[in-house]
Amino acid sequence: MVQANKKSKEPQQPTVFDLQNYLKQQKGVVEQALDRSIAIAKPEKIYEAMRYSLLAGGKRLRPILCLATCQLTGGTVEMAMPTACALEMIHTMSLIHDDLPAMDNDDFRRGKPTNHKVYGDDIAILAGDGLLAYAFEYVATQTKNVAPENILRVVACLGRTVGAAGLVGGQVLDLESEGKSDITAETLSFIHTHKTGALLEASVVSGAILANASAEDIDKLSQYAQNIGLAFQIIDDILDITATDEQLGKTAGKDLSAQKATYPSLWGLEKSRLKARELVDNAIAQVADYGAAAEPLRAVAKYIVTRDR
Ligand code: GRG
Repeated sequence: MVQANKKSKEPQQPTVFDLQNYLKQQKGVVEQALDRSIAIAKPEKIYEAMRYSLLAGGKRLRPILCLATCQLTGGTVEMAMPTACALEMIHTMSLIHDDLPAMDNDDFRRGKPTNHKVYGDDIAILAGDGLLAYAFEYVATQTKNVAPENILRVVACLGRTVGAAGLVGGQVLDLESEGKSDITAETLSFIHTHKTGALLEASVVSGAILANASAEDIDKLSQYAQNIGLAFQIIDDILDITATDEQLGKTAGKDLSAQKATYPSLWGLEKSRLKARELVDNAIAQVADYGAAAEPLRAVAKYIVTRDR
């Protein structure tokens, strides 16, 4: 009788997805690509200001999501990297403008003085504009091995996401709502689906478009993204109350001092946490059909509600 291999009799342990390691590794890959994406040219000051904020750290969640959905739907990291960098350029420019005295007036971001504190308001506005324009140029000129019509779809998706139908619209309503005590759940949801959710959704969807994913896949991934987008903002509101300046890399407690309506102000901390967990469960349910291949997306969704920064 053949002696059975002792090893094969051992029960198979399900592989546990190592989220911390995955995030660290993907962040490293993205940061190398970002560093290569913008070289210093003349006039040096504007390139330095753009690089200052772009390379200041951050979680790099938007590029990580874009790379993950591109791979999930059959594409490669190389196909998605220019768009992943563009998403981070757009996100960074929105932070630079959001921090300006005319908007949220913040002195710290990502643990460093804000762009306008270092370079002045004028250069900070232009650094944001420079990053925004370059994001589109970068997708258009650097995307390789993707059908031109899919590159065009990504450019259109990004344009809609940053404009009045997305970030800009959300920011306007946010500014108009400051100091008002009668903000409804509908208004709050409008602000956040536009200001925060739209770019997270574009990150998830653009990765799938680049991989030429089916309409059905794109629809499921959009649903996933909408759920994590809202959960992300709820946790952001909670952290503004519960976390320290050091944890956040910016001034905590700003929502209260600026009299902003937030989910905790509307529902309280406990209900807000519960709602964020429900949204993450919904997001995870949307990617159930992909099996183990969607483990990065499931893990990122869980991270969104457990993060402390
Ligand atoms: C887009 C043309 C254009 C203008 C900008 C200022 C503005 C209009 C919109 C504000 C957008 C904004 C700042 C939304 C907040 C999103 C948010 C929750 C940011 C924090 O994201 P994290 O936690 O940050 O991912 P890190 O630093 O980790 O990247």
